[in-house]
Amino acid sequence: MSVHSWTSWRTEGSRLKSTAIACANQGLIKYWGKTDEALRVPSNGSISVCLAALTTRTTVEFSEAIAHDSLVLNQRPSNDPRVFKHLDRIRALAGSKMRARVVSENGFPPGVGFASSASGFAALTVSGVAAAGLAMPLPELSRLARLGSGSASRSIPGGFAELLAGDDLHSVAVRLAGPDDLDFRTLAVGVGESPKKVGSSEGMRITTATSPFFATRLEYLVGALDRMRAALRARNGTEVARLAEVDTLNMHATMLTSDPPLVYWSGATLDVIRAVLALREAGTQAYFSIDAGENVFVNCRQQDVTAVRERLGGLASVSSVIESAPGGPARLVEDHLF
Ligand code: 2P0
Repeated sequence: MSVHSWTSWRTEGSRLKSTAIACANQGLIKYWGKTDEALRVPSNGSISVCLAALTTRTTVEFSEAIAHDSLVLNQRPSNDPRVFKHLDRIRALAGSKMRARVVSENGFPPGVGFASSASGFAALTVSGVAAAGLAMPLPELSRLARLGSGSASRSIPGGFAELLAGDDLHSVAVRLAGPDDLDFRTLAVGVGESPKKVGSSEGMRITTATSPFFATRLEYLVGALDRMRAALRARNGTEVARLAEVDTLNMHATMLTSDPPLVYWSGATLDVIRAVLALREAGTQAYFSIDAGENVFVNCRQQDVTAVRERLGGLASVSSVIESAPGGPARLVEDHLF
């Protein structure tokens, strides 16, 4: 699949407009650390699952009539420099100087605490590349998304995907399994909506520079990635969920032992962890997974979703529970033609 085969069209004169939708994703073997910050080259390979229920829809319009780049994010003007820098990358590839209008909407309720740079930069990459009329094979598209935000590269192929470690050119995301290949459901459990105090890029910098456990994590990851790939090949959703929980605690151990410490969990996070452990003691195979924040993903089989949801919904500290199936690749919106 390449953008070449997708629809990109001129509306009038030299104006080009395109819309794309991309899913957020949950790290299963987590990305935390870079070998090259400017190019966002990750220190380790990472594996994720796209979340069909958490999407971003982005429209990019290039026009000679537009004087300045602009961004409207969830109906509010925004000046996020990372977005404008990403437009510069796309313009450089297209040899274009046209400014752009970007409109981006998250397809999930505001304030649930799962706003994601992964879905945002994946949708921006696909819509921007198409609007610029560029032909780009999937690995290049995923590399470009990675330059915007590392985790965004994994939202390009969708399903269960691995962002390979390596140098700039080889660190691209590849699909390991399709969204329907495993019995796997995620409950995105919201416990807070306050923005995290230390963003991922800064947090990674602190951990790689200071945690005595970081080198140990890199050694452990060789086997952890192998085990996760094997579980995906075996289509064993419960083992995938279990391994994601193991990796969650491993990654958070490096965060907690950073200097200054990175404590992303709140008391409510621990409430959810304890509820998941209690579910398991009672025989329900549910596993937690936490990225860089206080909210929690709980992964389980489809047949256990109701029991897990009931248990978590009963916690006073839980403000929202969104159920998600694995999601597909970032895609252009075909009905955008006008
Ligand atoms: C992951 N995270 O694998 C891990 C788990 C956070 C913890 O991918 O600096 O926001 O923009 O490349 O893309 C966070 O990654 O970081 C992330 P940048 P990004 O899902």
